Amino acid sequence: MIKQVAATLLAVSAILGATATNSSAISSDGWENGNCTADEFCLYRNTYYSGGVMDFLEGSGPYNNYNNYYFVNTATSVNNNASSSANNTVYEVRMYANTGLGGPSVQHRAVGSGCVSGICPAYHSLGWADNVISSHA
Ligand SMILES: [Ca+2]
Ligand SMILES: [Ca+2]
Repeated sequence: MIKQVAATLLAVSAILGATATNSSAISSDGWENGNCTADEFCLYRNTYYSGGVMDFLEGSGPYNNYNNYYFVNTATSVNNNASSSANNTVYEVRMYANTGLGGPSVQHRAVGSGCVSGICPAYHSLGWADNVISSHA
């Protein structure tokens, strides 16, 4: 019985420890909170960075399916509904037309790098990709 209690306490403390580790890893502003800040890749419902936003933390692996994400404080899925985008991270980001990083794609340069040959860190409208993008990495 004592062993069981000890094992349970150990398991609980392991869970709490994992939670503390995760929360310390988030950006200073926090992601998926509707504020597009440093270290975040952001998709907007409308052109010119308006109409609702989803701010993704970058460098935490690919986002394979936008069906799992909504513009913050709305019931609108990010999937096939984004119309502008901004990359505030130090990473190149590529958005894809299909889930699972498939289909035609749009590349973003890293923040502060400017546009080169039509590839930019932000797009006030997504052109052919308007209301099409479904994943990014
Ligand atoms: Ca944020
Ligand atoms: Ca799509």
